[in-house]
Amino acid sequence: MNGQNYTVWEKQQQAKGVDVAWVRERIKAFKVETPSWGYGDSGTRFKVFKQTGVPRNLYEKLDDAAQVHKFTGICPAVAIHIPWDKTDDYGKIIGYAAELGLKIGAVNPNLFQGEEYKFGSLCHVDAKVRQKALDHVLECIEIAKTVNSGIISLWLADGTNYPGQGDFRERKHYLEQALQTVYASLTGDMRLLIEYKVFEPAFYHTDIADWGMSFTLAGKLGEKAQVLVDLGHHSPGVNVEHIVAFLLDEHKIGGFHFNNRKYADDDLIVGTINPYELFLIFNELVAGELDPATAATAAGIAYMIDQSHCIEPKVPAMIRSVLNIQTAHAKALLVNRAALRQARQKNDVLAAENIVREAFETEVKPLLAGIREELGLAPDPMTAYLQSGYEEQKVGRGRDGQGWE
Ligand code: AOS
Ligand code: ZN
Ligand code: ZN
Ligand code: ZN
Repeated sequence: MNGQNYTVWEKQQQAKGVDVAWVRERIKAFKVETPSWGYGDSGTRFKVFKQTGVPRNLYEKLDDAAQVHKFTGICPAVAIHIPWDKTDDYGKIIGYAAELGLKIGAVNPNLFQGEEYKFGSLCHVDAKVRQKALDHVLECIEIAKTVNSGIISLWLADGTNYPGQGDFRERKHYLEQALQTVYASLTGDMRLLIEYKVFEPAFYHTDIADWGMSFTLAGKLGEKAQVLVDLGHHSPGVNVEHIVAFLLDEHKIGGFHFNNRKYADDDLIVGTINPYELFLIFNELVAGELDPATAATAAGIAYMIDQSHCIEPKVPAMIRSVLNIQTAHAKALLVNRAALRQARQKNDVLAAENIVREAFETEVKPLLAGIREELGLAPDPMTAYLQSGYEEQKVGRGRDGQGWE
């Protein structure tokens, strides 16, 4: 769409009651964090397909993350995973990240790969294992302080496979006890985000199985503990946008792990399978931002991607993910909230549904392209990245081996 067509588009939006200047400002302010583990090799439990040119260490992962930021302009932070990204010099990491225009985002403890975690970590029946898991989370909090990160994203693989295997309530008590210690170690405005997941790797029960459990645990801890919503962690059919609105209203939503799934958690590219759901989630978030009662909580939400691309080239897959999120957000900003309110008050079901869907159906590519150009970016980040030659160059940067583990 050329400039003239954009002017027509803008006029149409204004005629619909959309404040385009405000929309542009909100789009410019929106940021999303990418995960270090999304740049490295990953696979399914059946096979890790190694890709050539994948980063071998955190520095190289930051190099790749910097490309995503360079072309999209909205990904200045990178989440890290300990021990995968463990290093003996975090000062050097912060410095290197800063040179690339990046900072370190959420710190993710790993409570699922140790041999001793076969039967659980913070919920394990053996106090020694629980202590080891707790020490690891505390270590991650110290690392977060060192890298100036304000967020610990806690996901437990804890659960059981068979009835009778574990004592649900006893495990819950162990968890609550450990979380008290974790919470007491947070300083300043650090936050603990508690993730839930309906199943996997355990299949009979998961110790933190749904948002209600995360919410309860976070509520007992206090204000610095909030819920982390991973889009892949619900049963099919669950109304995620409703959960988001509910948590927002309770000031208990702290962050997102964006991804997509068809059946279970499989960390596919966000917005590929159900873009309307992603849009509806943003619709609730934008409504929450506009409501003075929830604006502060909405402003504090950490938007993070949690994806592991097994069959796609990693940097382009991440760029696609970021663009899908940005698109959903932009469309949600176009919902005419005054008209929607009126329709709701009249119980005009069809009008209300139409107002929301029409925003989703609105083409936002020219709007986003124009904003990017204003910010000195290429209007089409994916094409620009693919033409930049980085995909080919990174193999030549010594990254000719097959993956890292
Ligand atoms: C696992 O299913 C969760 O989504 C975790 O948030 C995340 O994938 C993990 O911590 C990264 O390894
Ligand atoms: Zn996650
Ligand atoms: Zn997951
Ligand atoms: Zn994940």
